[in-house]
Amino acid sequence: MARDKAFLAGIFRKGIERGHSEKILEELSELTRSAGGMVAGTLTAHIERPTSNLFITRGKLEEIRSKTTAVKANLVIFNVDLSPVQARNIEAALGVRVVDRTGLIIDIFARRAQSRAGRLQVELAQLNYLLPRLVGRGVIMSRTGGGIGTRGPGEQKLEVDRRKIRERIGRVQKELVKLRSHQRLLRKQRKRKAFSVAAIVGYTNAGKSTLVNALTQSRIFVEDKLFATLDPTTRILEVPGSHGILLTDTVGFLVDLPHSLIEAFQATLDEVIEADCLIHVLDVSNAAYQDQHRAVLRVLEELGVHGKPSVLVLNKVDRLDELQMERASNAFPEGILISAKERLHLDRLIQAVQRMMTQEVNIR
Ligand SMILES: Nc1nc2c(ncn2[C@@H]2O[C@H](COP(=O)(O)OP(=O)(O)OP(=O)(O)O)[C@@H](O)[C@H]2O)c(=O)[nH]1
Ligand SMILES: [Mg+2]
Repeated sequence: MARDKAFLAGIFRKGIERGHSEKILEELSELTRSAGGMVAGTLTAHIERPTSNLFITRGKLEEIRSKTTAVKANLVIFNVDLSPVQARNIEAALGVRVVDRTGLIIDIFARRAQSRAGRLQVELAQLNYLLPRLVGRGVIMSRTGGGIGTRGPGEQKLEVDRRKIRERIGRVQKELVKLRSHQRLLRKQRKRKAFSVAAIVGYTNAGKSTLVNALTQSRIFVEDKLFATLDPTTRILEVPGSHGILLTDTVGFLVDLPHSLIEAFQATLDEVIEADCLIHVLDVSNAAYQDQHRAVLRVLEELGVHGKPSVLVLNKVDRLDELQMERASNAFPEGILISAKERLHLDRLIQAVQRMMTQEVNIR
């Protein structure tokens, strides 16, 4: 199948800072590439408030249509979430597939899911997303036959019959309940063996998997794309004088992570919720690292785990000069500067994790 050629429509409220909208559009490009698409063109528009039937004005829509045609894009990706009605109307006006932000993220997840739990969770998110959007969408979806926004978990074809979708949602939910209780059992067994568990959390692409690999001599898949990791993986970090600490690498977070996705991914997020403590990895070489730090704290809060003991890791310092390094450590004095890739200062991090664990055990 040919690679999707996407036109990106960045729609922002009037008055938003230019630097901010640029960062959001840059991240949308990253997401598009992570979904296997290429960016053929972009447009930025500012609106007072979205309209219920089109989100944007007819004039803007016409501008998107002519630019999309000019660059021969076969789909348009919006940085916002569209209601089913808006998406349908926009698609009819543009004549090409339309994907919104949540649809794009679900699509990346669908490409990444490998474990049984991962696939079921993606399927649940997809079915819930699809159900209200089916009316009138069949034509464009079947005509394109694949590509961003049409992929099922593991490249299965997406079901288009509403009754069957509802039945399937019920079955998937039941299976997930079973899987979660099985996983809970496994975690209890680990606890009985007196292992402490640290969940590695952080923004997507921060270097979480690279860090787990560096600390435990493992080979978890690492890639310079968003959401390289979807399924949780646990490895043992050997530390002198203890049974070792279990490190759980898991899915990364994103700014404005859609709530529906957080809901569908409960089985995965249980790993974070039930960990003894957190290792928060922040990519301080990314221009948006302060925003990313905030976004992660927000998700942790939503999960109800912001009070857990945690260590903040300022990663990718090999990319920084002296001044930038000083800035990062001034911004986060409690943070530990490391490079997971170059294995720089990992000993300091291990000491900090050990300290946190000892305190944690004393509290327990
Ligand atoms: N320069 C530099 N690059 C790094 C460092 N740590 C990770 N990277 C790179 O950053 C990219 C993302 O790394 P991953 O380990 O996959 O990041 P992640 O946080 O697991 O990402 P997701 O699973 O996608 O959420 C890869 O290209 C890594 O090689 C580092 O310390 N320095
Ligand atoms: Mg990863």
